[in-house]
Amino acid sequence: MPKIETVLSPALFHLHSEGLEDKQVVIIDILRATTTVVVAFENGVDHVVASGSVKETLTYRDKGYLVAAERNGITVEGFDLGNSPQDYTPELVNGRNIALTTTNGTRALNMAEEAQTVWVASFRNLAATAEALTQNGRDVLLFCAGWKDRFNMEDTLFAGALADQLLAMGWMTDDDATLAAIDLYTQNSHRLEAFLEKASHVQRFKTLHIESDLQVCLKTDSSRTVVYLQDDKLVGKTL
Ligand code: 3SL
Repeated sequence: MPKIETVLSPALFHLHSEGLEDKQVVIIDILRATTTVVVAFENGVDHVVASGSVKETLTYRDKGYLVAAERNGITVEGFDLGNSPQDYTPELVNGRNIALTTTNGTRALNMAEEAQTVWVASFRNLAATAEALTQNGRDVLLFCAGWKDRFNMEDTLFAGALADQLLAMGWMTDDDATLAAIDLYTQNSHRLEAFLEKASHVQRFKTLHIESDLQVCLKTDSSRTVVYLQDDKLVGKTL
């Protein structure tokens, strides 16, 4: 049976890098990068390039891409989009390519690129991602992007939700981080939004007046599309 491990912060990722080429990695940045990418695929984007820097992302405009950049929760000036899933409408993104850079999510993605498969997940494609991981069958690392190398509650909560589904599908874990994430999720699954009220990034949302993104990010199983890295591009596949 394949095994589940959870990386609670990018600062801990190096502890799990051995044998990465034989593992699946799920990138988790619930507020908001991985949710935004999943919404872009729900709304018909062709592919997404996750870029490390603002400067590099901008170069994609000349190649016909929509360019998107967020730093510290704010859209970087001069870009078509920031990181609000609500801005990635079908009218704007259907059939387009997007180059995206964010504070934590795209960084985590680039750190994991050597893995056998890199998936991008959110509550919106939770069940579909669990199925895709099971079809693949290799051990998995649930990689929480956190906030500037710090632990965060929302990514851990989602790691717990995904691990909980995987265990029900016959997966195994003996990893304390995964077991703790599952407990966090199962104790709060009936009140995700209320539980996250005290989370630091939700407080940041309030300061930035972007609270309405929270419900979009906590919507569960609205999408059957799984998102994964193929030749340096994120692509989608509907199960
Ligand atoms: O750090 C990130 O990748 C972002 O998701 C942060 S924010 O939600 O856009 O502020």
